[in-house]
Parts: sequence; C-alpha cells; structure tokens
Amino acid sequence: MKHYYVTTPIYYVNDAPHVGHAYTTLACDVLARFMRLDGARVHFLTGTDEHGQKVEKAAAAAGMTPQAFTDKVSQNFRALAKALNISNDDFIRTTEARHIKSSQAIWRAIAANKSPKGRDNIYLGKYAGWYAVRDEAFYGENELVTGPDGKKRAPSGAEVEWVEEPSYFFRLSDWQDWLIAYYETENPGFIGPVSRRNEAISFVRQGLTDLSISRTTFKWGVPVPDAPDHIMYVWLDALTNYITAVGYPDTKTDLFSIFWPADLHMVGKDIVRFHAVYWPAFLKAAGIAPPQRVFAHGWWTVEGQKMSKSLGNVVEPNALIARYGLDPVRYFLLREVPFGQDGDFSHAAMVRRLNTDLANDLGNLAQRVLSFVAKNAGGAVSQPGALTAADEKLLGAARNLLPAVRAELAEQLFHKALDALWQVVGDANRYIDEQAPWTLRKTDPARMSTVLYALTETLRRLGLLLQPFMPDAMAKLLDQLAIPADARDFAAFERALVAGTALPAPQGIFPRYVEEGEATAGKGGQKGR
Ligand code: ME8
Repeated sequence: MKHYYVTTPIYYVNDAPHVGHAYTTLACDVLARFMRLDGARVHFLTGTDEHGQKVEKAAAAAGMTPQAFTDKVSQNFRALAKALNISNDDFIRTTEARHIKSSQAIWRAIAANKSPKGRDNIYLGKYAGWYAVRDEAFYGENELVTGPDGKKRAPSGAEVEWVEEPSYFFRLSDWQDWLIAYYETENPGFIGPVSRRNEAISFVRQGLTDLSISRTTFKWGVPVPDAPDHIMYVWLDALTNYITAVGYPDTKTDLFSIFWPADLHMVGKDIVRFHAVYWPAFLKAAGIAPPQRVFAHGWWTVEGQKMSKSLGNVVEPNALIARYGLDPVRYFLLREVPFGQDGDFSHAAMVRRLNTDLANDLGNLAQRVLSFVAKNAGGAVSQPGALTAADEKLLGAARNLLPAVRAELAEQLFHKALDALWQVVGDANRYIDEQAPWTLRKTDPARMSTVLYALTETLRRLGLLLQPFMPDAMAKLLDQLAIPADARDFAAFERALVAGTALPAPQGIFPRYVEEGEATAGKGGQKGR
C-alpha cells in the first residue's frame, strides 16, 4: 500500500492563529485528502511549538505559568484546525511527555555518533553572539542590518540581543559537504520551489558555523540529558516533533517504519534554513534518514500591507469563514497565488474568485445541468447513445484530469491543479452552449440524453477531484449526482454514472457574494457584513 506522511510547521502558541497559519495547514490538508482518496495510507500531523524564550515571555506577560499558558493557547490552534475542516491524524504539543522523551533521545543519539570528520557531534562551549527572540534564531554579525533607529535587526526585521552563556554546540560545520551532496546528488528534489533550493544551497556553500543547541539563561525547555543546567535550543526540540509523532525513539513501531522518512514538510519561506539545513544534519547525525522533501511557500500580505498586530490588519480565519464560507476560503487561498510565491489577500480578489470561479463557472454549470435534468429528463441519469467527437473530447478531458492533478500535486502546484480542473469547467460550459440541450429537447431527444450524460459524467469527475479542496461543497455536488459513499475515491474514478439512477432535487452549491447594500441582496446571495 502507498503511504504518505505530511506535516505542517508546529506553530508558536504566543500568536493568535491567522490566515498565514491557515494557509500552510490547508495546503497540507488538501494533499492529505488527495492522497487518501488516491489509495494511500496517510499520516497528517500538525501541532504547537510551546517551549523557548518567546513563549516564556508571552506567558509572563499574560501573568501565567508557561504550562498553564500553553495549555490554554494551544487550544486556539486545535480550534483553527476544526474550523478549517482539517483532516489531521494527530496534533502534537512539544510539552507532551512523548515529545520530551523523543527530544532527549535524539540528543543522545547525536552525541553518541561522530561527525563526518570523526569528531564529537556535540561539544560544550560558550555562545557569544546575536539572538533574535522573535525568530528564536542565532544570527552572524554579517547577517544583521541596522535600522534608521540605530537598532540592529535580523534579516526578518526581528530585534536582536547580545547573548553570552555556556552552551552546547552541534558541529554543523562538519556536515557541510554531506548537505551539499544530499541536495545536489542524493535527493535533488529535497527542497521546493527551486528559488528556495538555490537559497539554501548558497547559504550552505558560504560556510556553516557550529550551532548553539542549548541555553542556560532561562528554564522553559526540554532539559539536556545529563546536564540539568541546560535546556535544549527550541528549534532542535521543535523539529524533533516530526519524528516524535511517529513513535521515536521507538523506531520498531509500525508508525515509524511505515511513515519515516516523511514525504513532505510543508513550511513558509521564513523557516527554510531550519528545515532544509539544520534538520537533515541533526537527523543524519543521529543516524536517522532525512525527510524526502521540504516545500517552502510564500508570504501573504493583506490589502498590500504586511500583516501585523500593530497595523491591526491581521486576518483572522474565523472571520473569513463567517464572511465568505469555508470552502470558498479554502479554494481562494490555494487558487489565487501560484504556490511558492508571495500573495496578497484582498476582499475584492476574494469576492472575484467566489463569484466568478465558484458561483458562475462551477456552481452555475452544476445548477444548469442538474436543474435541466430534473425538469426535462425525468430527474435521473440519462441514457447515452453513440458519442460524437465533441462528447468524446469533453469526456476525455475530464478523464485526463486525474493524472494531471496527481502530477501537479506531487509537486505541490495547487494553482496548476485547480487551473487544469477549471479548464474542464470552461470546456463543459462551452459544450452546453454549443450542444444546446434545450433545443435538442424538441428536435432530437435521444441526442439530448447523450449530451446530458456527458455533462453529468463530467460533473462527477470534477466533483471527485475537487473533494480535497472543498470537501463540504463537493459532498453536496456528489450527493446531487447520487454517488454512493463507496464510489467517491479515485479507485471509482472510472466507475461511470449508471443511466436511470434517480437524482435528488438540485440545490445551489455556491451562493454569490453580495456586498451589503447592493440592490440584489437577499436573492439567495451570501450577504456581506
Ligand atoms: O516558525 N504568510 O512558528 P510560527 C504565509 N514554531 N504563511 C505564514 C504567514 C504569512 N503571512 N505567517 C505565518 C514557527 N505563516 C516555528 C515552527 S516547525 C518545527 C517550528 C506560516 O508560529 C508559515 O507556514 O512562527 C510559517 O512558516 C509559519 O506560519 C510560522 O509559524
């Protein structure tokens, strides 16, 4: 049986979930759903990153202990997953006992092995350098920029502070050649998209310095084994979540042997270095296989501006869902921006996608076909006669969608997969106009039956393939086509509709979004707030 392990980053609990977090999680959900429908055994992981200085500070600001604080705010991310209809198999918190055990085990494994140059992978030293709490990252002097206020900042814009403390180091510098060989020879598809791959390779080529992997000036973290004054650097702890969730350190379990190495770590472009450089080196040093692939997507701005608490423009997913509906939001986020590039969220763009792609193109196609069948074809699947070239062309295009979508999603190209699907939506809309079943009803009822058959069969294929993107809306469409529950996976892609099957009364799937105060409001449209 095929298997597929996909992960989201684990989110820092100090932040309220926003559209950026929703985006990454949704992208993974589409892949997980697609792979399940395509017959794979899937493990889909998300969760929260709860240790480190940033979370400790946020807890203090809230007047709570870090544990009580994280218990409370990690619920916001669970709630987000539920609100987005996310099909995750597990939700991990780094404060769980299973994870503390796993983090200490990977530390021990790294320490027990030698680097490629035969030296200890972990050694005790003293860190003296820059640290950005917001990024939970160490930066070299050469990476910093000085702002107009005279303050030194990380490339991400985060403020940095000078840190001096005893620390254990990971001998990252000895892993440079191995990493380059991994990217270039062993696993050329490791990092996507290509722009991020190039960025990671050039970072490694510039020369790696050893990485501080423990802290001693605060307490909120996983204790370093046999060194109680040290806690593990939060990124070593955080990255380890991906193996904790499949049973590490018990590598004999089914979960670990089936699902590790992970097929895909989906991340934003801000955390490529951690996933594409540090993580494979940590794993290799611990004697564990590195993941198959890391894909780093782009960044969302809102109405042309950076999303930030101080600007007060943070887009909250529940508000989006309440305003536009869940499936339109899911569709929009993965359709609007070529996956991998930055994008801008705007109300106008959201409404355009909802009203054009969903209500007009797909919703209207389904509505036209199904209400015509209800009124003029006895409310049942029509009997096809001999197929013309036009019928074959439409049916062939719909049939080819499965391999096309499969290929695009194998490279995380959601926008291309949706584009291929909408080509066929467009073909079907043109076909109905050209074939004009409303005329055939009077002149050639047998031909009308064939045309309706081709259209309903095309809707069935579109409905099946769009389930991962819009599970609720497509369940409604497949209900209206009377597709039984056991014929909704891709094994049933070739199981054509059976003529004579009674179809339930059609209902609209995507109401138009109508701006508040527009004259047509109230005609079944989704009303703006
Ligand atoms: O970095 N546009 O957690 P985090 C697109 N805990 N995606 C965005 C976004 C935006 N404007 N803002 C956030 C961490 N994201 C670590 C991860 S993993 C072992 C540890 C998404 O809460 C994007 O996926 O800061 C980004 O990588 C992630 O949220 C950062 O989440």
